[in-house]
Amino acid sequence: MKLYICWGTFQTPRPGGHPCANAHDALVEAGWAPKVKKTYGWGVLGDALNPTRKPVRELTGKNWVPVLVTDDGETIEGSQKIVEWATANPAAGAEAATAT
Ligand SMILES: N[C@@H](CCC(=O)N[C@@H](CS)C(=O)NCC(=O)O)C(=O)O
Repeated sequence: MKLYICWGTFQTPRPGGHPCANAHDALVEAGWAPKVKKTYGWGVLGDALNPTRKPVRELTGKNWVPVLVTDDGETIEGSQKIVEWATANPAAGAEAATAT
């Protein structure tokens, strides 16, 4: 799976936490090891000045991260939805399901 984030998965003092860190932490806690794609940038600068967010725009039409692409090719936008997905889809459960 791939997780597109901004500059890193560090926490910040932002209320509710840093969305990219929250998404990454939830996936790791669920047993996943996502390939982290740093897209840097700052959406308010516009598309031309955010070339590294191009894959994100192609997936969602927006400059916002985090965005998760699961191993099934599903695109999930936003930290809250990624956290919900991680909770509902623990990696150990997925492995157990395919092993039987
Ligand atoms: N509600 C969103 C907020 C995500 C958010 O604030 N993302 C930041 C990066 S941490 C972002 O993409 N900002 C737009 C920008 O960088 O221009 C979520 O929780 O996923």
